[in-house]
Formats: sequence, structure tokens, C-alpha cells
Amino acid sequence: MNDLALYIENGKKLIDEFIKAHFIKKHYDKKFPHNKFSLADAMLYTLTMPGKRIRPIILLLSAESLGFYDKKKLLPFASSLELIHSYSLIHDDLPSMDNDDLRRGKPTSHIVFGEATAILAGDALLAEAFVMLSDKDYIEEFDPVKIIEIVSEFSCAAGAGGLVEGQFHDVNSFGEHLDFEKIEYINEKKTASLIASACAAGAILSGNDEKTVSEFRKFGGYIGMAFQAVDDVLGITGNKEILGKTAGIDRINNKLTMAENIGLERTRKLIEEYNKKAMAHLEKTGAETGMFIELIKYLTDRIN
Ligand code: GRG
Repeated sequence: MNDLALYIENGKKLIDEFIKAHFIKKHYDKKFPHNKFSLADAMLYTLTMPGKRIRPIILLLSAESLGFYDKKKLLPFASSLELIHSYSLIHDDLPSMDNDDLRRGKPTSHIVFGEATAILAGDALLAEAFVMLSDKDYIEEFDPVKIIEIVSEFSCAAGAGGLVEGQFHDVNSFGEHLDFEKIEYINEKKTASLIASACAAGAILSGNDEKTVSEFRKFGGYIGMAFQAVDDVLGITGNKEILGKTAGIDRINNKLTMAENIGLERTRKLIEEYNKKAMAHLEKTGAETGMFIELIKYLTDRIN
């Protein structure tokens, strides 16, 4: 196992344990006798499924590359990104959005719990992300100004200038021919913005200046664009069993992705270009780049 594979394996374990402990602490498991499930059951269903946990891992790596090694202190912030991400997956799969019945190798939330509960589980996860990263039991050693900066990073990335905006253009463009710039814009919003905020948060929490934070945000933006372009390639070349989600859902929805717009070969070149641009920003910061070089290779060569 290489250094990054080991890092990811350990990081995932810490993140999953932290999330589990947080829900035990919160006791959101009230169940009326006529209900089979609690709200927490529905939240944890998607949240704890096996996934790459790449957004929290990227936050941990960003902070560590700048010399902040105490992972335990970073876990509330890193884990909160997985809550935001899981909410977006639940809502993305809804009948009124991508209408998918498979996620992370299992039936989607609305298939298991019904549509109303899936919407509520997503809503609750989004709010819980901010409960988690502002819980004073977890964060007392950080300057409150930094916490406000993180709230600003994550809420901007999640909302009307980020994920939700990207999703808005995405679902309102089914059946439309979008040019390259528009597809790039959607990808930047719906996928890259949260990854960019993970990088920026790592730089903020490790006590760096605005210039470094900004370079980390740009670095994350480009690796996020590459991440979505790889996702689009896998939507054409991947299979359901390995992806754990419906392969080609975009084509089923009559949605033109980057890979379908410019072809597989040009998309692969574009991924290389995004990765190069990302590294150029990282190199301006004086951060340790070794693990990120491995990360970029891992994200580019992934099969799910
Ligand atoms: C507000 C109702 C409402 C819906 C919004 C914000 C949103 C729903 C959706 C965001 C769009 C979205 C889901 C983009 C997909 C990005 C992406 C490539 C997801 C897959 O991420 P991975 O590969 O998945 O990291 P795992 O399962 O490994 O965590």
C-alpha cells in the first residue's frame, strides 16, 4: 500500500468514527411506535455507506501539507463536508432530480424511506454539518474568527453560488444542447466548489494568510473540475457494479456532460490541463506537494 492509500484508509476510519460518535452524542433517534425508522436512521443510511470520503480527506491533507498535523482537531470540519456531500447525493437522486435508484451500491434513500423522508434526511444533514462544525465541545481550541471563516466557505460552496446553483442549471438543462463554457460553469458550481472549500478550509485552520487560502481554493477548484470530468468519463466507460450507481444516468436524463460534448479523448486531455493548473497554484504556497501529486493520480485513475 502506498503512502496515500494508507493515509486515505486511516482518514476514512477516523472520519467514520467521528461521525458515529457525533450521532450517539446527539441522540437524534426518536421513533414513534407507528414509524419503522427514525430521522437519524435515514440520515445515517446514506452518510455511513462506503464512499471515497474524498472531501474530508482533502481538508486533512491540505492542513497537513501546511504543517498542521493534529487530525483529531480537524475532524469536525472534515466530517461536516461529508454531511454536506451526503445531503447533495440524496437530493440529487430524487425523482424530481436525477431520478436514480442506486447509490454507493445500495438502493437510494427515497427508495428505502420514501421521498418525503429522503428530502428531510438531506435537509437535516445539511443543517447538521453546521451544528457539527460549530459545536463548542469540538472546536474550543480554534479562534472563533476561523470558525466564522469556515462557515462562510462551506455555506457559500453549498448554496446559491455553489452546489445548489450548479444543480439548478443542471436539472433545468435536461434535453438542452449546452456549449462547453456552460458545462464548465455547471461543473465548477456543482462539484468543484465544495472541493475548493475543503482546500481553503485546510489552509484557514492551519493558520495561513489570505493569499495562501486563495491559492488553496484555486488549487481545489481545478482538482474539483478534473474530478467531475473523470466522473463524466466514467459515466460513459464505467459499469454499474464498480460505480455503485447507474452508469450513464446523464444520457438517460438526456443530459449532455463534458465527455459527451467534447469526446473522451479531449476530456482526458482537459483533465491533465486542470491537474497542471491545480499544481501551479499549489506550488505558489510552499506547501508539501508529495501527497497531492499522489492524490491527483489517484483521482485521475480511479474507476469509481
Ligand atoms: C437543493 C433539492 C436540492 C438539491 C441539490 C446540491 C445538489 C442537490 C446536488 C449537487 C450536485 C451533485 C450531487 C454533484 C455530484 C458531484 C459528484 C461527482 C458526486 C459523486 O461524488 P463521489 O464520487 O461519491 O465523491 P462518493 O460516493 O465516493 O462519496
